[in-house]
Amino acid sequence: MMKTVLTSPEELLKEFEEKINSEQKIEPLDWMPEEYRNHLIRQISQHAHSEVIGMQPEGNWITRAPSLRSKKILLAKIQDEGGHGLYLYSAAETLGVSRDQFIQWLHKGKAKYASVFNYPALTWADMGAIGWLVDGAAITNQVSLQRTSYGPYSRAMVRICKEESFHQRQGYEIMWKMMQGTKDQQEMAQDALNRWWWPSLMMFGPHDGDSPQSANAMKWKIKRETNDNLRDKFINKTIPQAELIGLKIPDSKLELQEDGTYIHSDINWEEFWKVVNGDGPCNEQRLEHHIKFHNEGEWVREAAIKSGLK
Ligand code: FAQ
Repeated sequence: MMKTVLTSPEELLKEFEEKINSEQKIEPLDWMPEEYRNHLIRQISQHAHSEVIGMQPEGNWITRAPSLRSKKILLAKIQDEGGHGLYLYSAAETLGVSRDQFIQWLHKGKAKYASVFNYPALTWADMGAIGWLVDGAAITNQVSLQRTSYGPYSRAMVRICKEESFHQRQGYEIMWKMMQGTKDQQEMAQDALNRWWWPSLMMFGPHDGDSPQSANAMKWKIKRETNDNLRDKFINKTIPQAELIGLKIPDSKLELQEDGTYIHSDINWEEFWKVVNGDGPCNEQRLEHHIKFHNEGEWVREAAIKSGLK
């Protein structure tokens, strides 16, 4: 029997929606609505930028790691984050935009990256807090994104999640070790938790009712869980981890309920939007650093192209 060729926009849209509803992946050469394409371009490229800019707070500590073992682990971890950025830029490029364009949008402030990376890493304990909390928050979100409807994004997430769970554990190990150390080390670990707790909760984005991108993201199964659901999942699993090693979550309103979930204070949304809109403690520094090294790396890209590597 001859296969009917779908031509009208209505038929194409119907076929697209049927695929989404039956959990089939949308692939780069499949027809997709422009809004779906643009939504993915925005989210995946911003996700890639977050991975790459996220290397900066930790990169700052490679030369000051307290032992060869911790230096090797930190180096490997940061290198992984760079790799995650590359998988994600490649996934985003399948939607028809070049990597150069993504980088230009980042440098011009048109593209965002996770607000959490605009906070400074002040002590070695921050390497623990970033791995445990920032990677812990990232993985909570990324586990659900493994089921995202766009094939290349979903496959990138599967690999990233495997690496991210190692990152979360290395961070927790640093915190655990410090909590077994001297009083000064314990205070340093608590101070790092105090400073990174709230920025980590902000990673999940605004409350569901204030999240303009969520409706389409959920309809098209780009996001599989809402910002608030994911944030609560992270809070509920992280508090017992803190308690186990003697750390105190910096929230005076925390209250364990019978179902194992917690009542907690709300985020300082004024601070969140300030940092998202470019006015956090390190926004300028992070972008300047990226622009400087991107420009200085021009000769490497040129050499790679000339030698046929790119
Ligand atoms: N920071 O309507 P929604 C990592 C923006 S990777 C900055 O809720 P959506 C690895 C949002 O873009 C971590 N901007 O938006 C690592 C939107 O603005 P736009 C990165 C934020 O997309 C670990 C506006 O606010 N992970 O950590 C933030 O539905 C350690 C309204 O928001 C991902 O990117 C924020 N926190 O939900 C590396 C995951 N929240 O674009 C080194 C993929 C919101 O309209 C060390 N992304 N905004 O101008 C997502 O899941 C989603 O995009 C959300 C935001 C949840 C981030």
